[in-house]
Amino acid sequence: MKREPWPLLDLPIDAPPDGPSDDPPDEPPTPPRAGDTLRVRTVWISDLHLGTPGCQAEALLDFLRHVDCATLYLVGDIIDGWQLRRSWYWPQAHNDVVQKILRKARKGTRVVFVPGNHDEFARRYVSHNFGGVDVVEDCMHVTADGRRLWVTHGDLFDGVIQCARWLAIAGDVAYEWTLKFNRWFNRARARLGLPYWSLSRYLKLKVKRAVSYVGEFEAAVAREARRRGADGVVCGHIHHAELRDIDGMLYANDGDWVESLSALVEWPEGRLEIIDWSARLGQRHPSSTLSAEVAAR
Ligand SMILES: [Mn+2]
Repeated sequence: MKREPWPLLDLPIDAPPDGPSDDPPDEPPTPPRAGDTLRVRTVWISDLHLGTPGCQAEALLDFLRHVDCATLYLVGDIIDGWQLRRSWYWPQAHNDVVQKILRKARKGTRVVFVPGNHDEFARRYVSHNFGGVDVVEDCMHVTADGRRLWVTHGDLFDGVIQCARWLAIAGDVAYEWTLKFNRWFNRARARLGLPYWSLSRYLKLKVKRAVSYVGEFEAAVAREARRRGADGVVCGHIHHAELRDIDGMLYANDGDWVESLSALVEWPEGRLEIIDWSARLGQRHPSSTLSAEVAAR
């Protein structure tokens, strides 16, 4: 199998070698626009889609500058390898995001990268550490108040959604088989030069049925989290931030940085909250990004 380069390592690293006094000033010269620093225990962000015009890198940089956390989870679709393979798009702001994350890792933040479908190339580096970033397939996070949260990107469940109707009839064996089949299916599509079958894109195209598909996705993720003995799940993938209870399981989706500009945080005492950074920036919530977003996938 052809090995692809690890984009993070191929990027020009402008920062000087590690050392507390060597780092250039971190904060912009202008005063913060979005208030004081958020001091939280944990931050989850996903679906940045760095390498596509849809990524709102400036807003993300602003968020990263104003948040301080012990652990930062990158919950997949961080760098859009699918899109970069087609055409190279890498403006300075996207580089700045990567540098900012690597800097946090150097300064003591534990950074955990859970690859998604758009950065699936990183899944072959699972259980490695790059520049202070741990790459894992998925993981279990324990909150300050002792809840176990399964952290996964969520693309594993695309196949379940595609086949939801007959899976409901066929039962558990077919369900587990579909979970396994999904990744193989999309790898095969990639070899044939076909684009990734994206649930979130599919949702946009089937707007009338989107609500039920979102519900099926959420139920499927929560069900798997329960099977794994967790108290809840944190995922991304469908670009739909959410924090709610599903049959006694906590379902948390950290949203995205293409449309909603949202993150999930855990406060020091263990409480979870979705941060809507578009509101903090005083921006109107982008409502008609459909065409740009579809083009970005
Ligand atoms: Mn995804």
